[in-house]
Amino acid sequence: MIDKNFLLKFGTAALISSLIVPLDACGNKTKNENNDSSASSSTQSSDTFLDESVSNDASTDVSSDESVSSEASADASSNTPLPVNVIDDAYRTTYEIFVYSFYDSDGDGIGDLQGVINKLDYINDGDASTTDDLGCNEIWLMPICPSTTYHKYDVIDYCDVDPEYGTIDDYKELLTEAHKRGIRIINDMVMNHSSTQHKWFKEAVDYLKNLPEGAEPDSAECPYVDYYHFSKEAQTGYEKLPGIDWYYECRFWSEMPDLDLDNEAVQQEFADIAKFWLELGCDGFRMDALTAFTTDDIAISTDELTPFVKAVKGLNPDAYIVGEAWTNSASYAKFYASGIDSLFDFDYSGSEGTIAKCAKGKLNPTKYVQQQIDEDELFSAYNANYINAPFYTNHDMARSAGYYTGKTATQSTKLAGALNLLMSGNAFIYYGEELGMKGSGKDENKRAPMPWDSEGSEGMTTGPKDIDKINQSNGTYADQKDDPDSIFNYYKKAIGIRNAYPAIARGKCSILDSLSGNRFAVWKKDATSVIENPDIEDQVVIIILNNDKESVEIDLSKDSSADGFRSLGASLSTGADEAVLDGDILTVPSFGIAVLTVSE
Ligand SMILES: [Ca+2]
Ligand SMILES: [Ca+2]
Ligand SMILES: [Ca+2]
Repeated sequence: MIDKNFLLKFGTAALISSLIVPLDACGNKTKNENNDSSASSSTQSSDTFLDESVSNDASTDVSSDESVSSEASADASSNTPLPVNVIDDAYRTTYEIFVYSFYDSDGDGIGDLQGVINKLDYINDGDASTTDDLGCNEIWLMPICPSTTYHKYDVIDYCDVDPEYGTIDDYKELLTEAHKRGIRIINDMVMNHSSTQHKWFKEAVDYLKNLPEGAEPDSAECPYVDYYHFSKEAQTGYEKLPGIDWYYECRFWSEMPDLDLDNEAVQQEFADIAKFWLELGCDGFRMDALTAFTTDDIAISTDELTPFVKAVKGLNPDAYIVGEAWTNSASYAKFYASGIDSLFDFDYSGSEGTIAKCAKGKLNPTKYVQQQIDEDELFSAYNANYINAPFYTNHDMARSAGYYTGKTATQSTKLAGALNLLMSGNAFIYYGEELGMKGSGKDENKRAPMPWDSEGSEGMTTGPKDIDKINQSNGTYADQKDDPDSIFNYYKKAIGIRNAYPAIARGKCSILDSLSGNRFAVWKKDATSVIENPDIEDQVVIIILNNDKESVEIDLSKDSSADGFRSLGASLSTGADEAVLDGDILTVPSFGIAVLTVSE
């Protein structure tokens, strides 16, 4: 992986823009830097920041005034202009898209690949001088291959695009347009099972149907009979084939027969499938259902994953692979032995996960950090080059905004987003979480139409057939985009901070115990062992998180580990008050976050 770094700490977007253009001309494909905080004046010192924050009360009003320079309007809740510093490596910010419910380009109510292309500029326009885009730099496409279902996790053909979504040409166009903007695309790879309508399964079943009474199946006659787990006896997780006395394994659903991933012919099929997509320009894969490869046996499942990882890395060492192993970290960590880059961090996710607890104020934030330190030790033991994959919701989980109730619901919704984005690794955001989307209960509700604007407006999808009526009470994108206090603008700023300080996504954590308390944590992130380019500034940062209902004052002079960190690099706030640094004293508001860098 080649670092294509540039640290631009200039006051005006115009200057940034003028520097970007020649870089583009040199052919650097990645230029997804974001300057989302984007005030126009320079604040290289904490003093300057403080001066500006004095006038901050007025700035919210000013933000709606069009006469203010455009780069100041996107997020006027803080006047911290962030540096621009995106590294083209695997420590990304990834946006998970359920294509079906995202954006419909042709008016049939079903989202499609042209719809994703249409909204790429929402995710990242690749232009640092504009600040109305989210700033993510990778997309995980949920399955796009031909399938019988709306969710498409039962694959009929692994080397094509479902006609509901478009064509291979649309996919190629999506890659081209995404890469132009510095966005990588990873595909969902459903390897545990195919559809019963896949030709492998259909041919195997036809063969078994015609097998003479008492004869044993022979893969020399029909190789596909060994692609699945067929049995003469009923077993746990098996269903009977209609009309004949054979059973087949199908752990998730009768129409999703489990593949035999021990079979080298099956492994070769998936190596060929990976090659097909990588040759089109796909940047990697999200592996579905690892724990079901061989149910209840992670050791064997890991062995079954390893040939695929080797095949992909052999084809493209920079291709990225992240796995879904829905279990606790002590168990899923073992999959790192396969050489896979990342595994989703399930311990932090969901309504009872570490992020939700911390966002509710029910967990000491130092525990949120300590758990990352413990995980680092655990995962490193299996793969020294592992990259964590934090997330907190996905298409199988209730939407995060529904986890929180009462007066602080919106604050907690915002903070949860930041807690995910402050973690090291490749942070995943499920589409619509940045708008505080709602949806829980049946799976369809968790995969609701992206609320761009009012129902029926251009591009709006109708969603899965059996979806319940969901009240998107946090508002649409249209409602939120110009509101400096919206969940959307909070997210944008959080991603901007992650993009501004590469140590946040790459650093090893250490807690500054003497500065931390029951409701606030102070920790260092040191990325010097990860970032290869010595020109990158701020390879070590200090983060302060306060999840109390009151603001907190911290005397930084009490811990020598904080010596020199006297520049307020960023403040992220769920309310009106921002963090303030006055000499050694840092004040962080309730539900607030601050990032300190070394003084300049
Ligand atoms: Ca459509
Ligand atoms: Ca931009
Ligand atoms: Ca299986």
